[in-house]
Amino acid sequence: MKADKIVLRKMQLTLKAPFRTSFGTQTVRSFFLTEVHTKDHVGYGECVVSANPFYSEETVGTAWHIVEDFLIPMIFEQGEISHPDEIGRIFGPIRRNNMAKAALEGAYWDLYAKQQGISLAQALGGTKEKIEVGVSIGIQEEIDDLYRLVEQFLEQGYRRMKIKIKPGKDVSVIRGLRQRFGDIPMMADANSAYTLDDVGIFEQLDEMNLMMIEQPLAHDDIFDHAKLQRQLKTPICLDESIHSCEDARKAIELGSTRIINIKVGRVGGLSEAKRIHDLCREHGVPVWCGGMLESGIGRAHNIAITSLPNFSLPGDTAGSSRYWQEDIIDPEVVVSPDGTIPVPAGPGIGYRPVPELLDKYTTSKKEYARG
Ligand code: OSB
Ligand code: MG
Repeated sequence: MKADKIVLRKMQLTLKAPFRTSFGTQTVRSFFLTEVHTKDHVGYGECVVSANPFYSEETVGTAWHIVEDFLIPMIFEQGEISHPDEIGRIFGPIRRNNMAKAALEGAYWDLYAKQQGISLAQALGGTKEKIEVGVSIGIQEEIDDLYRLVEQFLEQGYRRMKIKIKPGKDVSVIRGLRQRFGDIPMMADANSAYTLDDVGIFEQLDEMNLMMIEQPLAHDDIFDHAKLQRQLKTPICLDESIHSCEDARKAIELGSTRIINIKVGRVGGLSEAKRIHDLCREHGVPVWCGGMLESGIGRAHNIAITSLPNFSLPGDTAGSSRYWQEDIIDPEVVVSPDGTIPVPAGPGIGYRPVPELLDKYTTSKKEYARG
């Protein structure tokens, strides 16, 4: 693969409803897309950053800077790339900035699969024909709004409900849901809103038969999570704390996590996501694919990686209509009534980015030609 041209597009899509977590509220998704052009094909990627450095330290501005000023020059200098697994090594000298790296690497994976005439899922070694999906539900001001959402998503077939929690909106919220909906598959995501001083809260949640509690403690911690896990029967699932396969190895060895949420952007790309998947499989640790409120392009990458066998729990890769009035791909991602999404068999990501819709939601665009 030798790119003639790389295009970056800053995008803005408005969510159907604001999404609230313990660290903030998103109403508009600002992110950027990557396109890697050769004579015959275009590979697409999505940089899943947010506008603010609240989930991770990266933002649209920092990721764009890293891609534009460092990663694209490195790629052009490299010349021929025969497999996307090589990209991790090319970007090796750059520390972290994983969402920036993943944005370009993802486009190369799509391009690679298209050149081979196979689906991205197949290129990654996926084995499933359909994937199970859950849905992540933001913090609601009114408990009745939460009840209405859960009811609606259950009707749509989603296989598990992930409820965002924060101090003051935790035990009572989960208890209320249990009373109303019984023993539905449910988990909680704290986005690092607690410390070990809150162990009493987790002891109460521990009696509510949650599938897991996601990232209860600090975003950069694996030590206290191990202490907390020893006091709970409910599995802890790390999200924010895991940036690489090495992080995963240490967290598993320490006993900080029994399940891992793999987000492709957070770990620096599909190759690293696959390595974490393989490591977890060897250790009997189930994984699932997390989301960053992606557009259809990032979503398509998530569906492809979820087709690997140890993605054995429903992910956050919900259908397009859960987020957007109008997605930018054709067809849109649709969840079947049984709570699954078919893994597309067409070449690459298997969904067509629609040029008119890309342009409609592009706020700025820049092209880089091989010098
Ligand atoms: O913690 O998983 C998270 C969205 C933005 C940032 C962090 C998280 C999330 C979600 C939404 O939970 C997942 C999705 O539906 O894409
Ligand atoms: Mg999370």
